[in-house]
Amino acid sequence: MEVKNKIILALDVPSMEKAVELMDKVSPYLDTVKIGYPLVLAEGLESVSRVKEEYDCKVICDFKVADIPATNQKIADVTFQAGADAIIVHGFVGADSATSCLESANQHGKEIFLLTEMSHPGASRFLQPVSMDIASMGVEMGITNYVGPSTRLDRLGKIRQIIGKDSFLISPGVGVQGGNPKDTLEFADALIIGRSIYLAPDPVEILESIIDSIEL
Ligand code: O7M
Repeated sequence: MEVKNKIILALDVPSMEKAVELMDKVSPYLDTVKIGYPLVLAEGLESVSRVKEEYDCKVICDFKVADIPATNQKIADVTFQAGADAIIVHGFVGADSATSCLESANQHGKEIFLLTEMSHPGASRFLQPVSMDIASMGVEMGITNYVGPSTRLDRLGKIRQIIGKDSFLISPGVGVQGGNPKDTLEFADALIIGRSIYLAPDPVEILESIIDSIEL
């Protein structure tokens, strides 16, 4: 996946009205948006197609899918039918569960991202002990898109080693969670950024400054 300016906007706003207000300002700088539960639970899956149509961008649906294979497949199917270009899937539930999402993606000509380790402090207890194994499982399954944390660059570097240089790795956790954009891009192909942009008094100004900082 190509990502303009290496930034994926996490559109975690509570309404379409807020989404439109923000996208009207920042869309010239972006071509990829991540939409998750905050917007979809508030406004429905149509928010995915509306954002795609109105802003001509790719949408990655962050549903962190983590169920049995049969249910995962239904979730992935309905997400792709709504127009999503990709869906984010948890790895810890196992290869069969992730495979059902991958099969759905292949049928629809879409993509999945496998979530390895998460960026928040609590991930260290349950997810960290298995996250490298999750990345290895993804490689065995032929998955080429991954999510890993910008808040632990040593771990992000290990994930990159496991998935190889040709896999596509996107990384949340810069800004409010403490990660540094430029340092993260030593290992990741693109950053997922939410609050630093949508809570800023001037989202365009902050976006321009992040883009400048990663181009230096
Ligand atoms: O920049 P923020 O911290 O406001 O937002 C980060 C976004 O990335 C937000 O949508 C989180 O739900 C998401 N995210 C993480 O912050 N940490 C993770 O480990 C994983 C994700 C994510 O996108 O998972 C796919």
